[in-house]
Amino acid sequence: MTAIPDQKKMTPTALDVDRLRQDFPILAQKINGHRLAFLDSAASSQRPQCVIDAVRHYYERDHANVHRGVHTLSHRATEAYEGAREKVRQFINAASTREIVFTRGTTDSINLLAASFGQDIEAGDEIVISHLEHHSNIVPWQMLCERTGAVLRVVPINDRGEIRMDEYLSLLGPRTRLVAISHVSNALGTINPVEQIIAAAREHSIPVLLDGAQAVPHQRVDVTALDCDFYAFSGHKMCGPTGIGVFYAKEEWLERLPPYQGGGDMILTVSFAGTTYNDLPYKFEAGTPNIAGAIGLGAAVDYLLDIGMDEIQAHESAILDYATNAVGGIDGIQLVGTAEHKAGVLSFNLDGVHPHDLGTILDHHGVAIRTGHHCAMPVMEFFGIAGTARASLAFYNCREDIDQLIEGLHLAIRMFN
Ligand code: C6P
Repeated sequence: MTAIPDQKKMTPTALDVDRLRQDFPILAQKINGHRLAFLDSAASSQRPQCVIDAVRHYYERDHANVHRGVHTLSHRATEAYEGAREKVRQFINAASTREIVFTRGTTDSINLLAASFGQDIEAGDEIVISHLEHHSNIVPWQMLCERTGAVLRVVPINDRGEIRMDEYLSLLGPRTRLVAISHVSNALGTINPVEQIIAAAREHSIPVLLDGAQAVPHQRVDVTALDCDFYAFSGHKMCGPTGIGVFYAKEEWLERLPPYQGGGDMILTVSFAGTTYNDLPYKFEAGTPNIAGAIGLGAAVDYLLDIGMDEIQAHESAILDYATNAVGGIDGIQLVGTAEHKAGVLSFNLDGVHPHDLGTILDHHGVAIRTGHHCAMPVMEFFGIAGTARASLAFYNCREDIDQLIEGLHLAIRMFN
């Protein structure tokens, strides 16, 4: 076995990771005979037992449809579902639960806005995004532009993978109708200067959507302090279930925007002469919602708050530092995305080895990473590469996970030499 270069010791953190890891049954297993080093949480995080139990408890004891029945189970289900909405509200510090719309995830949230907001857009209007975006924050806006004749303006990035703020400022103008930017890049880990982005947009009275899929699980997010108009994120990246997410919007926007889908629960009255819509946030939640998903997300919020978002951020930052030094110090590795402010994502390539081959070799060594374009093809195009290998962190990762990654990389180097 190759000795791990001790280029840098990992800064000790306040988290008792050994104890926290015991909350995640999935992490205890062996993969291909090795301990599992799960380094793919940007794609989807793992779930602690308390989230699994919350969903199970709901199905075993409380399941019924919400907002519809007078019977006990329907009351219980409604209480748990609306309780989860209040937990999410507190978690991101929204002013009211009227501003918390449950969706299927970040993609669904952004599509909701693109469909609903599109009604106010005219030919020649402009939507500003950045070169760093995930496809979910590109394609809905391209579709809107096709529908309306609006124009997509793209803020360029520099070689470190940071948004060029000078270019951003010069793109804001009288035709800009919306700025839609990621809080944290999934492909590179860049933390964007969202406070400055929002402040500049405010000067032109332009609303801002933040794609928070990669921010909410890793740092404290306060939508009131940020003063963003819209914020989107997914439950499954923050220890919650799949198929549940959140669209936050300021109440005045939700009052103004038309509903995205029609159906049950989003109405007050229906007749063949016309329909009146329900109060917020139900106007945007047509049909039976993902009740179990919301309840699981509420349990995930409790769990994360119990650990502490500041502690989570500090721990992930220490692991990222350690990984950046150790992986970046290996001959033949190129790090992709070296922004000054980064969250727990390490994208890289190894000379002469296709990322998919690297991912397969690492999997044989028990290391789970994602390889490819990470649904951010324009970022890959910018760097002139087809894809990267991406190790992404969560608070349950420890130094041992990174050491196992490094052993796997040395194994790959030996195989390809
Ligand atoms: N990124 C990744 O491996 P959904 O699929 O709707 O939960 O999230 C979409 C999405 C939107 N924005 C950002 C910044 C994201 O990172 C993602 C999901 C995963 O990077 C899966 S492609």
